[in-house]
Amino acid sequence: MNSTLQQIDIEKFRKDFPILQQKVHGKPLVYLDNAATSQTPKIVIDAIQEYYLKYNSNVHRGVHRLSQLASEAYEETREIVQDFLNANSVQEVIFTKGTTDGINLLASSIGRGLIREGDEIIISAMEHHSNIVPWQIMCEDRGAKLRVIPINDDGEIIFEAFEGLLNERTKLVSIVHTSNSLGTVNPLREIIDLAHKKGVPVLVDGAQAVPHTKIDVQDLDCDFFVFSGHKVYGPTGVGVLYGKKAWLEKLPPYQGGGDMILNVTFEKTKFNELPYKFEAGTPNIADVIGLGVALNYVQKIGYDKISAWENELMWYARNRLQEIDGLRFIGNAKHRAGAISFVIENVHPHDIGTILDREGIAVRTGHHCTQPVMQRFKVPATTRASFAFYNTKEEIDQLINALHKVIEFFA
Ligand code: 7TS
Repeated sequence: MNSTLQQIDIEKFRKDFPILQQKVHGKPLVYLDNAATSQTPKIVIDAIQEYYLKYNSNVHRGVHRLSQLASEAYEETREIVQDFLNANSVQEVIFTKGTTDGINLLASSIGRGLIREGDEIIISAMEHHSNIVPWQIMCEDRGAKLRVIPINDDGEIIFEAFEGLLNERTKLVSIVHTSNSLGTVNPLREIIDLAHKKGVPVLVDGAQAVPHTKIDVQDLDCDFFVFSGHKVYGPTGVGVLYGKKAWLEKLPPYQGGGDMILNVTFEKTKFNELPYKFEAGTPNIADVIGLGVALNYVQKIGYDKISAWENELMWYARNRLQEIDGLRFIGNAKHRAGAISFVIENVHPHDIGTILDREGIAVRTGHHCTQPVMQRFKVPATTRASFAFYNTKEEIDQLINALHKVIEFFA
């Protein structure tokens, strides 16, 4: 068996994604904006449609047939996620709207449950805004302090600085697994080990990790892990918060409402058991079901093959991009995945993005919701190409050809 994907596999898999077959501005679509949102295979779309066509109804409530079918399918995804992350129990799997929602849930709950004036939260300088702003809001609320691990010129965290920041006031470390703007993969094992030695729990932002690499939360030993469905071939508006049961039991609920209670009187409410304690209101049932199908889809292809192929693509792209006059990479971490960010001398990323679009090539340009990263590297924005297993070397060649056109245009 081959350890990576072959051309023939990729041609086959691309047929699973109807959206990839189209032309944009008369050119075949080259989709290299997977870090923003990956594309969705037809089986996921079909599963969502089937729910609305055949058994649309609310979960955990009705004794009627449709509600039972909906509840079963919804809870089946929880089992799929448990297996996908290797969580210890389905009680550790909470459905959210996505990564941002998961982090806000925790920031609010940890804030109310654990944080006192003078406490500290540690994040890194490469975080997405959704792993910065919720902590800022919570810290301001509780009189706590946000501490930031600096990064070096290659876009890697400075580990010694992290060691220096950890102290008896530290209540949580919240750190990204794989950076969306630099492509850096963080040394999580070391970070988590060190934090645990000081008794500090760790939240991992896995938004850019789950599309590319196998995650085992027990092996990582992280205390919390969040990701979004739409970056791993699933639907938008759905995601997962994993938490160790002992932590989730200790924390107060986030939102109040239906499904998260056992008993309500005007005097006192008794909250539901895990995971329902954190799932107030009617959830995004159709998309949770779609997420389960998406996770099964990637697992069937296999992370060993996906990671190997994407790694090959990424280094192929890095090598070829060096041909472009005046191109400079932002982020040179040795251990990397997913995304490549670059700037080209005297050409604004927005202009690059616009010209690439005319060639049918979708990349993202801007600050990628990591403005502190842009400040660190003293650039207003970058152009970012990000890869999925369905991308090909021919598509990277098309990107390079189009970038040559950009250079000619601005010469
Ligand atoms: N964390 C990381 C590392 C991300 O890359 C993103 C989204 C988020 C959190 C937020 O995820 P959401 O699903 O809740 O929005 N990143 C990007 C991106 O790079 N381009 O568009 C969205």
